[in-house]
Amino acid sequence: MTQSLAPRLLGAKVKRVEDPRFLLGKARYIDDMVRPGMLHAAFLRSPIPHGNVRSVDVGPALAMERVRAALTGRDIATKVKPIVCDSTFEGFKSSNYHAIALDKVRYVGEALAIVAADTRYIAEDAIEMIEFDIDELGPVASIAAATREGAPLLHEHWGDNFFIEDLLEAGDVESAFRDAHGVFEINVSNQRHSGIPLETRGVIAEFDSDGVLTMWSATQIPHMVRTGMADCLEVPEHKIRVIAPDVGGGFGPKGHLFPEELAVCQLAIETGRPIKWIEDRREHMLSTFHAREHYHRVKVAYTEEGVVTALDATIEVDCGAYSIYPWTAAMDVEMGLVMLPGPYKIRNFRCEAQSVATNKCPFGAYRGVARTAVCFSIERIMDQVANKVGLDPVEVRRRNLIRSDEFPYMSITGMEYDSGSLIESLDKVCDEADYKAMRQFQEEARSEGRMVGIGVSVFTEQTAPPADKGLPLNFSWDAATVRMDPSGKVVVQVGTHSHGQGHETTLAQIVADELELPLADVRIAFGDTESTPNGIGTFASRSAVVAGSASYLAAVSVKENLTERAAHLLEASVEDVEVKAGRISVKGAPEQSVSIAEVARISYHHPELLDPSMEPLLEAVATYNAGPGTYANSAQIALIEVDAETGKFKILRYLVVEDCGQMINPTIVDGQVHGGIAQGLGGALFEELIYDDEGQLLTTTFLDYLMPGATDIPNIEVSHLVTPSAFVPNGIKGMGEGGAVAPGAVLACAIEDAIKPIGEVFVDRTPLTPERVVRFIEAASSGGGVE
Ligand code: MCN
Ligand code: SMO
Repeated sequence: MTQSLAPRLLGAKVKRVEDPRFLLGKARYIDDMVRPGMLHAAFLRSPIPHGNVRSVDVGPALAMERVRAALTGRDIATKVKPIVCDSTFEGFKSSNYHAIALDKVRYVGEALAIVAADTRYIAEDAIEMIEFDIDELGPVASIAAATREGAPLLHEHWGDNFFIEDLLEAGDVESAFRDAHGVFEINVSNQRHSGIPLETRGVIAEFDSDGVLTMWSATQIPHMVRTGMADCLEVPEHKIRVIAPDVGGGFGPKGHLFPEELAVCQLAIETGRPIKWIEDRREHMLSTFHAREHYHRVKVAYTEEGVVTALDATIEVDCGAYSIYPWTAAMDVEMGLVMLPGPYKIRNFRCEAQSVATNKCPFGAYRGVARTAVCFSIERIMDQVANKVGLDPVEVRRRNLIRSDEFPYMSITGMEYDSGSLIESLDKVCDEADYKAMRQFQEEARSEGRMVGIGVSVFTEQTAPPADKGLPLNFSWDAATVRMDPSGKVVVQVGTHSHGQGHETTLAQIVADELELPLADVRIAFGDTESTPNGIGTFASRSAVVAGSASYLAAVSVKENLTERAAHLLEASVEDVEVKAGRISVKGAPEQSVSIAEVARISYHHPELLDPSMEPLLEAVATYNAGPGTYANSAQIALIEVDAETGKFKILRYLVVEDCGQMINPTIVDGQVHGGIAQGLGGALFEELIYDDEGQLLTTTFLDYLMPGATDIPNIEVSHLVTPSAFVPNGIKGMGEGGAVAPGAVLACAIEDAIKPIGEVFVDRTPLTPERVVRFIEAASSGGGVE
């Protein structure tokens, strides 16, 4: 058989086709858009964390010149339903999240009113004129404050401040603890921080004379947002169009329906004018959903050989004031609950989990949802076991990891790991690092009095997950339309949304490959509910799997149609023709051929030349359901040197082995790993949203909230293993969040290791600021134990 001369695009390091637009400053974000007659909105936000709203008077604002409209919670109370997003898990308590606070405010930054004016400046000035009266209630600014006897209640009818309390128990925990060689307990925490995309949120809403509401929004999930809008607004879903244009980073925070979106839409409906709202950075810090704030207590049973036999854990998550759409306030605890054992073969498990309501910004998604926290805990546990039984941390992990021949593996918590290369990736990252030489280097450095440490972590990453996570909607599938035009070129419409990930390149690689077309002949389109098939969106490292597979399946169908038509035109049977490099020819007789472009032209413009059973359209829509999800995995190692005096440390090397099955585009995969690790390092080292005891957010600017800069990110050495997914077409697994999961765990391990010559200390939390590292060093030198 003749081989295609064109190299395969799947797996090729193709340059990103979207980049010229971004690099030349030609991308189109919400704030670049202007609509005729557009007004500009600003929000009045509550300075009080908890209180009953007595009155909000927008009269003085409306009296200002060029102020056109204003709405309060009361104004929209009968028109806009609150966002209600209940988990289907038993015992979950419902919260009403109003687009604009009605009777009560529950966090600093919650909207009290929206004003529209001719310019944003005027709108901001008008906000200052609004008079309001709030009866303050006691602020509940931490889990401790929320769970204290007699604590003020956020949602009075609950009777307490728990969104949900859950318990998962499997295996025989009691016996495992009774028979253990040793038992210990750790208490660890990860601080509140978030994705902080470069572009803040932005919305334009327009309501036309046909009653169609169009909302442009910087969102990762246009279709789900549309459903949420229809649930809350008095506009049916077929009259709502959501457009997500270029989006300047999402990272999870932009994957929600926001109250601001509803308020801006309602203002557009009531004024009949297009309304634009662009969030400023202070608003972003105050009111774009936060993430990560986990507290874990885990009791561990282990054998003399360093094998962990049981965990008995408590997971508490500070979820802020409201349950968020569509993920609910149960997301992090429920994911944490099933993911805590991670890549390790732990067969006895008990975990209590509590999702706590506090007077803080609601808690939502951020790259590596729940996994950063559980990875931190389980990896801290592995390091403790290594210390206790006197084994190298790499060896302890090797003894506990699921072996390749044990896949598919059902975890004790019911996670169905399809395949993986856990031990192999750990071994490979050790090889790449030359682990022995690294330890040698450490010895030598130590003999010179330098503090050098090595940290290691391994994790599984659930990608394209199943929908049985207690959510009110099923998100395990997505859709694509592959539409060939009369010139034989293709537009692919997908339900997912690319906001930095590079889908315009990778999805085109899949479709072009299947249709034997050059990459330039395939264009990927997304982010408009009017033109794309109904879909779900981009989050949970799912697009390569679900949009990639839906696009692939639709392309297979179009190819079949092409082949049938060509066979008819060539007077050959379908089995006797083949598609290669843009042409369809009779096998063994390449001179009898027709180009794809010719078939397409005939299909649309001369369908009479086809068999009457053949439709003119050359397009197909396909859906793909990822079932139980597919698991990528990764191992990471860092070598660091700590300055004992200042507590600052340098990352001398950072190595990653990553396995996401078949890579569509290795350059993009590496870029995702780099970006993920940069974000993971941000969380491990600097980023923290700090509330005081009164519920005031102290970190509302980039002076107070430190982001990593280019000089903080080391050279990241990435290599790969390829364990194809057993069931996803082309063997693809997702990977977009993976990088962000482990840096906290890796660096905690490395710092503890660096401090070891001074003494034992347990690194129990992030961020690992210089100040905190100094305290760890002091604790170690004073014979210290845990900080
Ligand atoms: N890819 C590939 N081969 C694979 C797997 C993935 O070439 N085997 C490519 C994909 O085609 C895609 C990228 O790698 O271009 C990431 O793919 P995937 O793992 O499917 O993740 P998604 O595309 O669904 O993106 C979501 C993921 C999440 S959940 C967060 S959070 C995050 C992340 O992507 N947000 C990001 N990476 C981000 N990167 C940028 N620049 N901006 C964000 O907001
Ligand atoms: S936090 Mo990513 O959008 O799942």
